[in-house]
This record gives sequence, C-alpha cells and structure tokens, in this order.
Amino acid sequence: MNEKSIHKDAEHFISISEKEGIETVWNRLKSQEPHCGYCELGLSCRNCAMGPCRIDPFGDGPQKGVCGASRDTIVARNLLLTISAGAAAHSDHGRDILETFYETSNEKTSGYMIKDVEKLKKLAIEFGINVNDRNDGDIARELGAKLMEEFGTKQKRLTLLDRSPKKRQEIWERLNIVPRGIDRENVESLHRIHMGVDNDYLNLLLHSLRTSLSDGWGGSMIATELSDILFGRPEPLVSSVNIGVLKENEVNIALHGHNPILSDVIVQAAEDPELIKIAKEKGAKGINLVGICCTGNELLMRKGVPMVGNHLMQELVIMSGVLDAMIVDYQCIMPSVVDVAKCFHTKIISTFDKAKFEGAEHISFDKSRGIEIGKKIVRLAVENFENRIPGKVDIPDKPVEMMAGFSVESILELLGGSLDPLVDAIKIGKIRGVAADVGCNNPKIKHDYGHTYITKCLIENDILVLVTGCAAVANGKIGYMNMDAVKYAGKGLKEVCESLKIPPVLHVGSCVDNSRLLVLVSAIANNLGVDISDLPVVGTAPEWYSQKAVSIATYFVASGVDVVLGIPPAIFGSQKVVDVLTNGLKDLVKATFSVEPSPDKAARLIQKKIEDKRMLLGLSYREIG
Ligand code: SF4
Ligand code: MSK
Repeated sequence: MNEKSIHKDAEHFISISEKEGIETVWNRLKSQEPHCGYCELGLSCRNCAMGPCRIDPFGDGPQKGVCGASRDTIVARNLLLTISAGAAAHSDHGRDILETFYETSNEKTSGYMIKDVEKLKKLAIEFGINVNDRNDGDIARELGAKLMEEFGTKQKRLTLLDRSPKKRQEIWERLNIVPRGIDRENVESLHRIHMGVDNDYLNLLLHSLRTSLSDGWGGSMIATELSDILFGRPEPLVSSVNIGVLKENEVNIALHGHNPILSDVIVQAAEDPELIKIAKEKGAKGINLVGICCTGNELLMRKGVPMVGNHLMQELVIMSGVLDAMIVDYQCIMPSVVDVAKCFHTKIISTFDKAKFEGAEHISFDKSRGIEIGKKIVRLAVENFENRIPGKVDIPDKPVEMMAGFSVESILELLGGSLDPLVDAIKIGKIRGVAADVGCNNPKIKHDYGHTYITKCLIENDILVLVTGCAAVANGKIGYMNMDAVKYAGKGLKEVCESLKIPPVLHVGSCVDNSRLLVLVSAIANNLGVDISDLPVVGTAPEWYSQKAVSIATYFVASGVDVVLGIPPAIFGSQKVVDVLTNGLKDLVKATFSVEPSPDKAARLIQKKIEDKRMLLGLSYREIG
C-alpha cells in the first residue's frame, strides 16, 4: 500500500512510476530534503548583490543582513513578495479575461459572445453605467473600459469593495489598506521590498493585506464576473471525476491550468463534425475532453466536463497511456509533465506566450482567431491517437459522480431567491456554520488526506463545506459531492441537504472563484446586519503549496474570515511576524491565521472557531473539546 495518496488511481501510478523509474513530484521532493532551514523559516534574503544573506535562527550567528535588515524585516518582506506573486497571478488572469471581454464587445474575437446579459447589466450598474435602451455591445464596451481602470493608478479604491459590509470597509479605511488599483498595489509591493524602502515589518504586513485584497476584491473577482458573463453562469449539474473519466476508445484531451479563454474554444472545436470524422477515421469513437486543476474546474462548473484529477495527479494521468494531448494554459503546471510525456505518446501543447515549457509544442493562442486555433490544437490530439502504445493503456479506476455549479446566484435560486432559509438554518443550528476548504495539494502531505479528513469531520458536525480549486477535486473524488454523501452529514445538515437536493459539500469553482466566497459571506453578513468577522465562517487550506493560495488566505483574513493552514508558511523566523499574523490581526482586522498540520486538530479548531462565533452572536453553542 502506497502512503503518498489516499486514492487508488494515484497509488497505482505512483507504484508503477517507482518500478519503471519515471520521476515524479514525490521523488523530487525526496531529493530536495532536507530543505534549507533558513528558507523554511523565511530568514534568507537575496534581494540585492550585497547578499545573499541569512539570519541565524538561534542567535549565535549573524542577526542582520549586510544592509542591516533584521529578521523581522526579512521575513515580512519575503511574505509580501509571496503574496504579491499570488495576487499578480490571479489578477493577470483577470486581465486576460477582461481583454477578451473587451475585444468581444468590439467584435474582434472569434468563438466568444456575451452569454449572460443579465449578469452583464447587473455588473454594469455596479460601475455606474446606464443600461437602459442600450445594446449589449455598448454596455460591454463601457464596462470593459471601466474595468481596465480598476487595474491602473487613477482609482482611489476598487469599485467591487462596495459589495462588502460597511463595517468591513471602515476597518480597511482605518488601517489605510483599502486597495487602490490592482497593478498599483502589486507594483508598490515590489517597490517596498527593494533594499532600503519598507523596513518596518508591521507596515510590510499591512501592505500584504492590501495587496491580497486587490486580488480577492479586484483581479479574482473581475475574472469570475467576466468569465460568468462570457462563458455562462454556473448552475448545479452532475458530472464525474477521477482517472476513470478517460476513455480507452476515444481521443482524450486534458485541459490543464487556470484560464477558461482557451479551454472554452477547445470545447467548441471538439464538437466540430470534421474533427470528429477524422477521429473516427483514426479508429476512435469520439473526442473526450477532461479537466485538470482549475481550467478543469472552470469547465466542470459551467459545462459539466469531467475532471481527471487535481494538482498531484497531473504527472500520473499521463501514465494512463490514453492521454493523446495535454493542453496547458498557465499556473500550477509542473514543467515535469513534458518529461513524463516522453515515456508515453502524450503531446504536451503550451498555448500562452507568457507560459512556455521547454520540450512542449507551443501553439500561440490568439483570441481573434480563437476557433481556428482551437481546431488546430484539437486536430493535433486527434492525429496523435494512432500513436498510442497498446501495452501502456491503463485506466485503473471507475468514475465517481460529482455535483458542481454552485455559484452565488445558483445557491440563491436554490434557496428560492433569498438567503433567509440559509441564515435561518444557521440561526436555529441545523447548520452550525460554513467552512471553505480551498487550495492545492502538496507532496509534503498525503495527497488529498487533509482536504477529505477535515471535510468529513466538518459535515458530520453539521458544518456546510464550500470547496474550490484542487480541494473540490479531492472531495469529489472521495464521494462527498454527490447526493449519496448526504449520509455522511450530521442530522441538521442532512435535513437541509435533502430538502434542497444538494450534497453537504458544494463546488463553488476555481481558484479565482474564491471571490464568490467573499460575495457570499458579504451577502450573509449584510442580511444579518453584521460584519463578516461576526459570522460562523472559517477558511482552511490544509494542503496548500502556491503563492496564490497565500494571497487567497490573506484576503480571507483581511476580509474577516479566520484561516487554518495545514502547511506552515515561511514566517517562523520572526516571532514578531508570527505574533501579528496569529494574534495581533485579531485587533486589526478581527480575524487571524492558525497553522495546524494535523487534519484532526485542524478540524476541531475550525469547529471551535465556528461555535465561538455562534456564542458571540447569541446562537446555540456546542462545547468543543
Ligand atoms: Fe542582504 Fe539586505 Fe541585500 Fe537582502 S537586501 S540580500 S538582507 S543586503
Ligand atoms: S489549481 S493554486 S494547485 S488549488 Fe487552482 Fe490547485 Fe492550488 Fe493550483
């Protein structure tokens, strides 16, 4: 029995990789261990050529960098850089969607249209745009131009912050962390970490909050809103997950990364009769699209495209021998997929000029020729079908049914148009609270164990779990996201799920769709007339790895949601930074970070935090040991 993953399909391929000498993320982790202790503690700096510098954690060696930077400055500066990289990634994704939206409004794209006019108008009104007696293109053009300003330096504050409760906005104003332009906060982050600029650890931490807010309420929220407008607002649907979604007798194409711009046209191209005909001539029965990571989540949420796996499955799915192409856009794609693919017939096709992979075939994506390029890419996959190596075909498991498509709007519809039934269920304690299980996989923890263990404990205790990103795939794969999973829920949650016909774990979307959670908790807080921090709501990222995950966790905390992390961030070299993040932030933003590597203890901590918030709201309270 392999100890690296909880899943049969992953374990199967990991043991084959070990037997056949195919290098995977787990081998490479081992080869890197022990990791550098200075880096793990956040105590190394290579910001300038007087360094690199290290601070001795025990106090015996150097206590200052060559420039005089203290351990607190270095740790806080490193954290700001991490958050800024994550915020920039989400926001650049948002800008790519925005440019496609804007060009579509100018009729300069191929394969895109405004799919959700109602959402377009609603968003336009939020930006002060007149929507009466105007055509959709006009509205979209004006909205596109306004949204571009959200990225720049002219803004005093991001417009979508208005969705948050007034009390939250006052906290941000008091701390002077209201995010201005999205790019501005990120550029200012890079400025501040330059040698000799911001050397005050608290000031650096406050700008970390501000930068993350520019992601959650800016870049990510824009990405989500415009993706819904262009590709359709998610509605509840049933699909399937795990390696079993691959089909031996069809051309299999995996779409991996984050941005739905490309994958949406691939879906259209895969329906092209001419390409299906060629696939059949090659001996395949059809073309089967599957998703990996968040591009997969975008397609699953809106189109029900099955999900083949999450972050730690990306190398392993190639070992099925039936993946004819893996099409990648950007973020979370291991460069190693190219190496694994060399042992099989799989073609790795990179598509964004800002995200090239040595050894991959690059087809530069251009939204003005979307459909044409989409067809070109699908054709490559179809033509590769005949290169399969028969002895290497291996699909070791069957698909698991999984529901998805729970946008804020669709949750509201399920509730009959008002949040009242959900709020009432929380008030009377049928639902004790809401937990968001988000984020990645990390080979430092058994694959999907953290996500699924915590979720199980929470739903058993009547806590509704909302999931995004790779956490969603983990929970879907183990069977917590179909109607059968209602049996795992506590009595009260079970009753609510049965009456609404929803599973106890709801798929809210991709990584950028964590912004949907901000919208949802704001709406609940506004319904109750309280701040977000008053709500029995907690976030957790038990298996996080990425800079984006740190940005998400930080904007949750800055928005008033406590966050429990499973993997320790590189901050433990500064007691002052640790104290602020795990305690001091309570006074500043009324929420904090906790680090709890044990999923069992993390689940109890989340439960306790939720029950404590219930007590403060004057609601029924359960003692958590
Ligand atoms: Fe060293 Fe200071 Fe340069 Fe960092 S900025 S490498 S601590 S001299
Ligand atoms: S894909 S950021 S590994 S959740 Fe969004 Fe998964 Fe984390 Fe990437």
